[in-house]
Amino acid sequence: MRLYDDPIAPTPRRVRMFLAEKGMDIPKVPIIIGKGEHKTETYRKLAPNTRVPALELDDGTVILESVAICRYIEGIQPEPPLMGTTPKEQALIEMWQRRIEFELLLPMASVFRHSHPKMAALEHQVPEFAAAQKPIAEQRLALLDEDLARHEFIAGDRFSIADITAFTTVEFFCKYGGIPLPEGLDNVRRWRDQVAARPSAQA
Ligand SMILES: N[C@@H](CCC(=O)N[C@@H](CS)C(=O)NCC(=O)O)C(=O)O
Repeated sequence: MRLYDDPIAPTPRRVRMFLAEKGMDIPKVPIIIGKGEHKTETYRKLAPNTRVPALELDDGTVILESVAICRYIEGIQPEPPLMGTTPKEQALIEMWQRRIEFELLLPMASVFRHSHPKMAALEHQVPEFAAAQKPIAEQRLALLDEDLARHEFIAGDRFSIADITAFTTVEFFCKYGGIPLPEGLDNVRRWRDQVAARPSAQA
């Protein structure tokens, strides 16, 4: 099994953190987006979406999409559970995971993709779209602060894949995406520092 991985991009980091939480270390094949390595014919054959990450199993099966990769890892290494164990817990974690992806990651990534000079080669940039998405991203960060006033982690009192998705999103796009974490938001800061202190955050 091996992971096709870019060391800087936020989505492959989600899988690396997930693996680290599981205590797993698997071979990695670097695919450097900045060098266009995800657009080569060889990689396109493996991952027709030309995105990272991709997980290649020993039988040649390729799993794309970070959450599908994490689902596979959760299946082969259930401990510690990061996607819930009871039907209720699984549903709530999936709800938060999807809400974070659609409500937070998407607007933040849109600002980055449509405004950052480094993304000009990969995206037909529409600066007006970036400008329109920025307040949406900021509003969602404020809502995240309210969510995190009610529970320690994103999906409740247990660390889950939803924290990994939210953390890698906030870390990358607040630092490099043109959306600095707004003043206040003490609950987001508390949670971010708490997740950053986990050994898996080094992955
Ligand atoms: N929904 C996909 C998103 C994968 C994705 O967009 N990865 C980015 C890096 S964070 C990428 O490969 N970008 C290359 C490009 O935009 O051409 C997943 O969760 O795996």
